[in-house]
Amino acid sequence: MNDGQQSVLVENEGAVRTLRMNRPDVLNAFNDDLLSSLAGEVKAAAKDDSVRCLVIAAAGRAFCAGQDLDTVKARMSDPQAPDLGKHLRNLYNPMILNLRSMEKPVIAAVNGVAAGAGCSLALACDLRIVGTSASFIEAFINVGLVPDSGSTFVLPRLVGMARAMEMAFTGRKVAADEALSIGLVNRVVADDDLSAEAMKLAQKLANMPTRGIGLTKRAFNRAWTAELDDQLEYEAFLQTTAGQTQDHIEGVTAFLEKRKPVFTGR
Ligand code: LHQ
Repeated sequence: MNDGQQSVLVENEGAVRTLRMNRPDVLNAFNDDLLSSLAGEVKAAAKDDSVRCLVIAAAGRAFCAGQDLDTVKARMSDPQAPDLGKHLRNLYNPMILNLRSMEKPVIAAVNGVAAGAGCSLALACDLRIVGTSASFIEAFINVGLVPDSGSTFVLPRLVGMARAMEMAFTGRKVAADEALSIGLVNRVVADDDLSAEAMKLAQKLANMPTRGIGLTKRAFNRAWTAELDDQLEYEAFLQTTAGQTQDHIEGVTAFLEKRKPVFTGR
């Protein structure tokens, strides 16, 4: 448990749901409670049609310091504890897959440090809007581990293999301005403006044709491992679906009637 505090705070504003990690004293390091709560809330948000955009955020001065190393130390002396691979398969991997596969936009609002699996969590989101205090550390190597929770998959696709390897081999801190310049994040804003700017973006997305955004996400996900001819066919397949949505009809009609469209995500 988390000293009686909820480890994840769930906030709803219109069709935007924010999941705020809440173990600020340890920079939101993942113990089992935080991790299983967050994974559960991610799954619930994926299934909930009233949620049209998800924001992952954090309480306190940091985003997330990765796996709680106190619990790792405790596991070392417990022969019954699952090994690290099992721990990943049980809790981290399903959460990462849900973030990547949910057909709605997911924004990471990153303040302060995102380290280890906390960095992977930010990378698994679709967009990253960050405060000037944000930094990213592939900290795994600093404790003799390999990047996990999707970092070896997503990081080189965002920043290129050479930069990804350098970050993973050295475990050095990449600050917000560098993260922006290498394509690791979408936008840097003043720390004080982070919540408001993330919400502004989230509300904008939540009021767009979110079914279309979901299908677009599916297409980009598949493109990471596809051949061009297959991908062209997949785009055609998805376009048939998008072409049958109410939002498609609304978008075309509103354009021709010279008015603002009202999208419903259907
Ligand atoms: C922490 C942590 C932490 C506990 C800060 N745990 N307390 C691994 C294994 C299993 C399966 C799944 O996958 C993984 C993946 C991983 O995530 S491995 C990587 C684990 N994370 C790290 O190695 C990062 C460790 N933390 C740090 O290097 C620093 O704390 C950073 C650079 C994140 C922040 O540095 P500072 O801003 O100087 O803060 P601090 O070090 O003073 O931390 C503040 C407090 O938070 C402190 O507690 P205290 O009681 O002294 O105030 C830290 O002990 C605690 N904390 N990270 N991961």
